[in-house]
Amino acid sequence: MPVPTRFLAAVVVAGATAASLAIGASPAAATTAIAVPPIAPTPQSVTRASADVRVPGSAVLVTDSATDPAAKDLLTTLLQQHGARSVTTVAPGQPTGHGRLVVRLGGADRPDIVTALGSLTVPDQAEGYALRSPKPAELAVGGRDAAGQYYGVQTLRQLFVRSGGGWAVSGAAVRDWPNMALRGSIEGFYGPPWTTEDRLRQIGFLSEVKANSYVYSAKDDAYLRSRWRDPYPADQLATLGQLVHAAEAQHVDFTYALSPGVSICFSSPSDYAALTAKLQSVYDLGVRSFSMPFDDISYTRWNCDADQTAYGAPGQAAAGKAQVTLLNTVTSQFIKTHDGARPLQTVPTEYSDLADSPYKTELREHLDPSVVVQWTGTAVVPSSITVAQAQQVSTLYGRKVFLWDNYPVNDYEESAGRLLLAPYGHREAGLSQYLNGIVSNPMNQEAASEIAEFGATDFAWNDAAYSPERSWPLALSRMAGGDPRASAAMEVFADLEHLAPSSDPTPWQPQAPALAAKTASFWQRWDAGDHDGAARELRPYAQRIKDAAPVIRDGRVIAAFVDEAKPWLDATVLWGGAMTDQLDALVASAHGDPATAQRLTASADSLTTQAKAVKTGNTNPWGVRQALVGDGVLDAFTAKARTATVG
Ligand code: 14T
Repeated sequence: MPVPTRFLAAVVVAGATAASLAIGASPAAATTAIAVPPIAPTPQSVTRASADVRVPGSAVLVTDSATDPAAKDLLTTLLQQHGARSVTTVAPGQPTGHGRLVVRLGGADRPDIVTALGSLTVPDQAEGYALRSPKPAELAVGGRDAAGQYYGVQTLRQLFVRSGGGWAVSGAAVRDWPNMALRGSIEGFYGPPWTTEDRLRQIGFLSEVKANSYVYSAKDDAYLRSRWRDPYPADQLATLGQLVHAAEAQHVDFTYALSPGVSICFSSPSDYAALTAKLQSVYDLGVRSFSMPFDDISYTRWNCDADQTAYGAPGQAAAGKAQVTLLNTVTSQFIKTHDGARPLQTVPTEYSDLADSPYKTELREHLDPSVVVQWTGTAVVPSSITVAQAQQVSTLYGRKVFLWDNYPVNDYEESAGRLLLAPYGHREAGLSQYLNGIVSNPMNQEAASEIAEFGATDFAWNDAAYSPERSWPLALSRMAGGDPRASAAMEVFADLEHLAPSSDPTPWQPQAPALAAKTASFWQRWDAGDHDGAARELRPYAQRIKDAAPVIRDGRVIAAFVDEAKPWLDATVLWGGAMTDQLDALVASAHGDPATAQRLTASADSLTTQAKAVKTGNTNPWGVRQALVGDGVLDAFTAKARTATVG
């Protein structure tokens, strides 16, 4: 069976294509010729280096005190899930026994790992790792740091292949590291914040895609903005602690973002005390990463008279001075005095443009160089982000910037009624030269957001190799639990939820491009008189639309996605029915059967009315709206087909 080309895209097979080597080769040679399974995010380097390594009933891990506990736990679970009933641990140099799979896991400098990896050295970059099979029945994973070890195991997770009745690990050699230091998501939208369950699922997802940042900045969480001074009640503090620990256990930094800008008096010692007390309360839970955003506030008025005395008349430069003073003080008095605390992050009030200003000048000239500055692109929801723009903004702020990417967020009016399931795209390769990271601002729907985030984290890891055409099907397949039938249904459904609005008048992702291409080709053939040929081509796809929701609901797709997408899935069944009926009506009419044409048109009309009546839940700031499905494409097709049917 040919290997789908997208699976081969990132794989280097020495000297020949996988297909040509596999044909007529001996079984052993064939094993080494078969492409490595797809790995996401795309590694910096993957080669097929050895035969697959069979997983027997027993495995032994070679670890020492520098082995990352999270990496070791994940590795143990994976081996158990793939047939190793017994997984034991020994120290380097101890006997490993016979007939067992030996897996060496640890730091880059451990002698047995250095020997096992040979010329495949562990990269010097932070979070880097190397992974290979040095000899039959043996694997080695070396990490530059603890996260690197964990990511090596996250790659190993994707290398299990069926082998006879059991499992094997593909004989890949991987050398890998991230291009951007910060990767993940920022819960930064307006509207109902995610639930604790959503956040735990999100953190788990981020760890799977080698992302290390979850920024907690929900706009409508009162304790983060309007009531920023108030200490957390005990139960809320306990819940936060649960999230912080889950994140820590999966190498995700839970970044706590406190936004005092709505009401702070910059020159008030008691406000400063309230601010640091709040930070201290979450530091005590284990938070080590902090942000102090000043987005979406008015910066041309003061909240107290004392600021007028301290910083002068309100205005851009004065606002810049006040914010810089606070950020620098928090950096020197809090961040630098707290063990393990990472550099402070901020969102400047001017976060979505490239114009120099008195405000940006203050930040560029006086903000502590360690402070990480966010930017959304040249608009709040830009239609693209280029290297030239990122270079310009990094000059304006005097440092690399951290992209707050407003995709797939759906809290604004233009996104009303929509799920945004299109691939992440229109971000130029090379951005890693000027960005130190990307966090994606997601939808109010957590699981559905993972499709776009999968692409964003893939891009942040390896922008040079990023391809939406490779990444998107992998994201959909992951959502579908790897099941091919459910993945195909997800591709049909996601095409109908493809429109991504932008701050420009035209969307940056078009609606339903796959369906639009098919209906365009249909009308071309139909208008040329090839009615049967046109219908034969389109009818199966219309049926796939009608059947997509039942397939998505039959147990393979992540349950939270099915739950969140309910209104859109309900509407898809109805739109699919309207499309198939109207298409059949058109064909009946062309075949001189007006009675059937009339009956089917009536059915399509009724289904269309029902489809338009399907409403979203009240989960977004725009409230209850029509759940939009393929709008402008699917409805346009049925309307045109109806006119052609009834004349
Ligand atoms: F801080 C920012 F980087 C940012 O993007 N802020 C908000 C964000 O919370 C929101 O989710 C996003 C998408 O709606 O846009 C920003 O909020 C705005 C920006 C506007 F220009 C809300 C209304 C606006 F008119």
